[in-house]
Amino acid sequence: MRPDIRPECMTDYMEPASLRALQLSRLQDTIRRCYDHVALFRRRMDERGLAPADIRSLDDLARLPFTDKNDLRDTYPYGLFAEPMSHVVRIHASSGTTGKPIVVGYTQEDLDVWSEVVLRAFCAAGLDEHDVLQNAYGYGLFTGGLGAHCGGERLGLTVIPISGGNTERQLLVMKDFGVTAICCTPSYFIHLIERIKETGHSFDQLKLRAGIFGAEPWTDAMRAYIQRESGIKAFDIYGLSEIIGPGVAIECDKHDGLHLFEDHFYPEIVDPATGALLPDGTEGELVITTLTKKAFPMVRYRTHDITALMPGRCACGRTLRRIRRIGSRCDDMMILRGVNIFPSQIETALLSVEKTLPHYQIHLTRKAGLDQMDVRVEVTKEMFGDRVSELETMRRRLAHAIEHITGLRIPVILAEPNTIARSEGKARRIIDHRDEPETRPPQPTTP
Ligand code: DLL
Repeated sequence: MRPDIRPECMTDYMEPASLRALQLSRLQDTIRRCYDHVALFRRRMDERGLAPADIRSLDDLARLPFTDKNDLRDTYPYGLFAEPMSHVVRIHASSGTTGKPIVVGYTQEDLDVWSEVVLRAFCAAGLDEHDVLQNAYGYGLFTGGLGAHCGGERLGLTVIPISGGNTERQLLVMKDFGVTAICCTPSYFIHLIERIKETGHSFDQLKLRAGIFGAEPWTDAMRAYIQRESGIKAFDIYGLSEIIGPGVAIECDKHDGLHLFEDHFYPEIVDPATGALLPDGTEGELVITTLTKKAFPMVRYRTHDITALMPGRCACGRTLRRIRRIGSRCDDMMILRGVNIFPSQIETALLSVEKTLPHYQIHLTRKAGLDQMDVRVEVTKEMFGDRVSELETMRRRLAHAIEHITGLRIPVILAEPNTIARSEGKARRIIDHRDEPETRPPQPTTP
């Protein structure tokens, strides 16, 4: 046993064979409980002629039916709970894309597991009891705030439950309370960086050294921007309400993929179109089965998030498998002139050109039955002070960078600083006008 590893984190280093055995027994237990307590699951198993006893190996998981967001909607609000409400001590919900929210529940045991995985995530990011954590994820029905809060307290961090928004107060707290680490969405942190500079402050005056960013996709280019502008180390944390909240996976200090807490969440990668299992290293949709959740177990949940299971072991020594950073969701894919485009490609292209700011939006419209796209991006104040010809050169360089990555010529509109809406939580990158009758979005002021 390594004395430098906290007892809660020992599983991160477990021998793979022992981990697989643990996963199997937990999987069998989960399937049994779902079969006994969740009507929809039992019906689907029966339809396939499957009984819990048929799950004899981890490979047998692939015989089980998937669960997806529609199942959660159809059984709204509590139809997939596997425990009586008297055992459920907390509810969270995520807004979902349409209509009713996705509702998730936790027993006390579930909350303990959640705190444990967040604790392990924060440890992997190098935090310890000497850290002061500004928790700027939203508190409330969103899982970010309370998830990070409870895990942080469990690790012994000094947690400041500031929640999202109120940027001026965030800056005051960051400076006066000796904050060393922050949790928020990467897009909100970029807004904080901007405000710190605008108010004449600098990161040298702060103790901040680490950021745990997630809840939305962000690229390596965005990480490079954050680290360069703020001097802190930026870690990617992943999670989703349906599985537990934040703390499903996190980067360690090698920043080479996210370690997934496999003793609680079993990952598979499938072809998003056919559902067929894909081998390690191949990109596809992440499917997760919870192994220990009591109130709201999920079997083969289709996350819609695109990633790959990374082969090989991480240099940090953890044996937990890693997923590649989530670049996008299947449902974020845009098809333009027959080419698949993801917002992450646009982000990478934009940030590869100097003097752009990481504030951008992708507008989708429809003209004569054909989908059109344009990209708006803010450029620096200095840039707007420059001659029109230089702005035109800049616009061309950006369009060229996008063409280089996507293969498509997409119109780029340069916007002045602070003209694209800032978000306190998840950024809205795609603005879809295609349902509006033959529209062009309003044009921002450009030279
Ligand atoms: O966003 C949980 C969370 C809170 C994760 C705080 C990390 C930090 P939901 O609101 O249910 O839960 O949204 C889940 O957000 O399926 C992904 O599409 C996306 N997402 C979350 N983390 C990342 C990330 C929380 N690190 C959905 N990279 C997921 C890319 C992410 N996408």
